[in-house]
Amino acid sequence: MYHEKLDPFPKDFLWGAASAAYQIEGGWDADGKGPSVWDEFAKIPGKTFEGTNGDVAVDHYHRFQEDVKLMAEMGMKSYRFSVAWSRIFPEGSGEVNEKGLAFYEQLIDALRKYKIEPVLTLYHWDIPKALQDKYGGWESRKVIDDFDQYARTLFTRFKDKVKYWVSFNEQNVFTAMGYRWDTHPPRVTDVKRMFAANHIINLTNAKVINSFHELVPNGLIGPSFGYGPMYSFDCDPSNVLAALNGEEFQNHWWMDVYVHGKYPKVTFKHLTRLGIAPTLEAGDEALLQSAKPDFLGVNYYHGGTVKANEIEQPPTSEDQDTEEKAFQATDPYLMQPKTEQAQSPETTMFKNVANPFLETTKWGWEIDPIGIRIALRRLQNRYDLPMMITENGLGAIDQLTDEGTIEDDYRIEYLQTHLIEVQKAITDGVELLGYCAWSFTDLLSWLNGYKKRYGFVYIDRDDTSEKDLKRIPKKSYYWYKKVIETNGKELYSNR
Ligand code: BGP
Repeated sequence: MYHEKLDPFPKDFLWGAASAAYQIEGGWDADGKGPSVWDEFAKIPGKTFEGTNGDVAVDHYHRFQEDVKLMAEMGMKSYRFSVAWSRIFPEGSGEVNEKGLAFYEQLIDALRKYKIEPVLTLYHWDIPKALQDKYGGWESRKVIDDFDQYARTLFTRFKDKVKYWVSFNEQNVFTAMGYRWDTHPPRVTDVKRMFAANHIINLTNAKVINSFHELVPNGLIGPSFGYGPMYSFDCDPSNVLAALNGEEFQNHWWMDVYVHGKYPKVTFKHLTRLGIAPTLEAGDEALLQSAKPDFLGVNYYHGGTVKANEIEQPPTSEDQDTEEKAFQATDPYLMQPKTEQAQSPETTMFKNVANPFLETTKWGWEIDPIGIRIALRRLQNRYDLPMMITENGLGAIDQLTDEGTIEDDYRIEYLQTHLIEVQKAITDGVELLGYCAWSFTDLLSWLNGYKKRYGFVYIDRDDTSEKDLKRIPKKSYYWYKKVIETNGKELYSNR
C-alpha cells in the first residue's frame, strides 16, 4: 500500500527500550535472591559463549539509578524490564522476600520520577531453580498456582504505579530452546514434553491474566510473542501452502490460544497424529477461553521463508547448493533437525530456506524491515488488538574508539528502516501503543556473551573481564533522543 503522506506517530506514543533481569542485573544472590535455572545453566561448561554468565552482568542491580538517569536524558517514554521471580520468592513460593520487592519498587519510582512509563514483564525465562528441582518447573501443573501467587504479589504491590504488564516473554522461544534443542534450561530434547510444558504455560498465562483483571482493572496486560512472518519462497502453490503451514505452526499455535483460547485445528490434528499433542484436561479449554489479553507484545527480529516439504518435493542438487548451504540452522526460530518425524513435526509441512532478497547479520539473522510492517498487519487483521513492539534491534560488535565514542551507524540504519515501516503500518491502520528497542544498555546475550551488543548505551566490559562497567552513550543514543524529541520526524532527516 502506497501512502503519499504518512500519519504522524500517535501523540502519546511510548518510545522506549527493553531489557531482561538475568541479562542486566547481576547481584545474582544479593539481598536474599534465590537461584534461578539460569544461574545454574550458565555455569555448565560449554553451554554459553566463552562460559559467560549473568552473575554480574552489567551490574544494573547496583547502578539502576545511573541507568534510569541516562534513560531520562534520552527522553525515553517507556522502559520494559523483567522481574526476577526468585528475587521475590527465593524458593519460588511461600515467603516473600521484601528486599526483592523493594528493589523493583525503587526502580519503578525512579522511572516514574522522570515520567518514564514502566512496562513490567513477569517472566523472561528465569524460573526459580527450587521449583525446577521440586516438581520439574513448567512440566507440572503445580507451577500454575505458584506463578499466580508471584504475579498477584506484584499486581497488588505495583498496581497503582505500573499500567503496562507483559505476562510471558517469547513462550515460543523458551519452550523450543529449553525442551527441544537443549540450548536453554532445563535441557530437554523431547517435543512431546515441549508441547506438554507449553500447554501448562498457556494455562498459567490465562490464570494470571484473569488475576490481573481482578486486581488491576485499570491496567493492560498481554504476552510478548517472538513473531516472525512466514513467507513463501515463490508463487508455486505448493510453496504457498507450505508458508500457510509455517504460519500456523510457528505463530498461530501460540497466538490463537492467547487471544481466542483455542489451538488451531490443523496443527492440533497433525500433532495428535504424531502422538505429541498436549493433553487437555476438563476445564482447560474453559480457562483458556476465559482470559483475553488487552494488547499483544510483539518481539520482531525477522521472519522465515519456506518451500514445500521435502517428501513431496525432493530437493534438486541446485536447491541444495543455493539454499540449504546458505541457510544457517543456528537460529532458534528456525532450526529444523533431520531426525525422526515425531521429533520434527515440520518435516511433512515445510522446509526452511534462505531468502535471496535479504542480507543477514553476523549471526545469520535476516534483516527485513518490511517484515515488521507485514507482521503488524497480519496480527492486526487476525487478532484485532492493540499492539506494542516490545523488542526489535540489531546485535553487532561495537568498537570503542580511541576518542571514547561508539560510531554505530549500522544500528541507526537498522532502527531507522524498521521504524519507517512501523510508521507505514500505523498509517495503514495498525493500532500501536509503543516501540521498545532491544536494548537500552548493552547486556548479556543468552548464548552469545557480551560480544553481541544491542544497546544505545555501551557498557565497558567484555566476555572475560568486567572492567569498570562504565556507561558510554553511543551515536545511536543521541540519534534516538532526536527521534523521540521530534516524535519520529528525525527518521527522515537524512533521507
Ligand atoms: C529475544 C529475547 C531477548 C534477547 C533477544 C536477542 O529472543 O527475548 O532476551 O536475548 O532475543 O537475542 P540474542 O541475545 O540471542 O541475540
